[in-house]
Amino acid sequence: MTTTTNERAGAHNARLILINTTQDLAREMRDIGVAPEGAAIMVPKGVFRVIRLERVPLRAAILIKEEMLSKGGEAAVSDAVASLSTDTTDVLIMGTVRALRRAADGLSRQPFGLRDIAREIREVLDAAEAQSQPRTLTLREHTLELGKKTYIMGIVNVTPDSFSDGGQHATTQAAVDHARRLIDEGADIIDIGGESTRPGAEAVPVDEELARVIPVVERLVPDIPVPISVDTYKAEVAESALAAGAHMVNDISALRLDMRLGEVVAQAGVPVVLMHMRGLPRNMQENPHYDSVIGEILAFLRDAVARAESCGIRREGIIIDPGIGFGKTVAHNLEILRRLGEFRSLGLPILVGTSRKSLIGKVLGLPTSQRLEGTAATVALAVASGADIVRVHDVRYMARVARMADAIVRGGAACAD
Ligand code: PT1
Repeated sequence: MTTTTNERAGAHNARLILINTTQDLAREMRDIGVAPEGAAIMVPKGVFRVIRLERVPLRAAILIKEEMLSKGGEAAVSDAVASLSTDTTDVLIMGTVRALRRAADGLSRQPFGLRDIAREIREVLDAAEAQSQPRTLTLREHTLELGKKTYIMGIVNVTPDSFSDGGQHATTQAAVDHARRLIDEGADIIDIGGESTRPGAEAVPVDEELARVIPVVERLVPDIPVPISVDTYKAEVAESALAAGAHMVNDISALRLDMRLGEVVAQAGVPVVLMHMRGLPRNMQENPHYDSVIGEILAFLRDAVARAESCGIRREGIIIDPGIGFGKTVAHNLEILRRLGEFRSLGLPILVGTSRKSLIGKVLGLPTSQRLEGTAATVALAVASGADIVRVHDVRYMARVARMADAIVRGGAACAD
């Protein structure tokens, strides 16, 4: 018997539509010919979101519950609220974008800190929309159009043990050659670092770091077509690198280890990467513990962003990074990668560095030299979660992985057919 479309087969072909952003739903409505005026009204009713709020005072939590229910949503609170055995509770508010925005409007007129809670809710909803809007990152004379593709940051380590023991000149030359090769292979940014930050690594004295990094920056700046990032937490190194023409600072300490770094970055007007780390590279893997890994990293990054802004760094120049491998167990790292999209709550570009890291070694049981495919899996999934920049060693291969993943995730705008 031939298969015809009949009632038993499902004459109406009912199917689930996956919606991440209001844009996805707007596209689906356009597809069935919904009038634009109608779509504008209906789209906010068709996208459902869950927002978690921490440490909400009881009186505020009760009003949030009431407000959410009255707008057709819900709010879940701790069981301890009913028994009044707690002062605060975390709250999960759930509803359509429309219900959440209307609830925020209602809450913004109420006491008990609800005005600030309403602002936070609106910020998260706005951030969820902003991700699909194009933004630009300005790095002096270079601009990167974020959202268009995932940018490849190629790693250049200027550490003598990485190369021959032919002294400073040989080390500089090897790093410069390596950077040039990464650019040929498709690097969009070159990240130059003079101090290893892998687990157990010791700090390098500032003079030594300067002697390693600055000659490489000086040689590359007039010579290469891509922006140069300097991987340092030391103000003095960043200052010299920026004076030599570097375009960005990548700080694994999120401005915590050298109080002058924020000022140096603000003065130069370049972008900065603020990364989460628990402890210091020397001791960060000693028993890492989190009650809520995503919540704690997000809170840390929020704080770091506020600190950066208070130094005069503009928000448009801030990139956040959850710091894969920096004071985290394998389970923590996997959860961060699985839930990477939640970091979009801050509305800032996201950088991720997984390249050849021990989390891959532990999952696959393979040494550093055998972590290419594992790295590829993390890069593809990071792209799917909305990463803007991936920091990698194997640029030739990861540029292909990211380009393929971008074609799927971002709709293949950048590829010929
Ligand atoms: C990173 C990063 C970095 N990683 C940014 N900068 C390193 N912004 C250096 C391991 O577990 O992720 N983001 N700069 C390298 N650090 C590590 C950490 C290397 C952990 C290896 C491991 O193997």
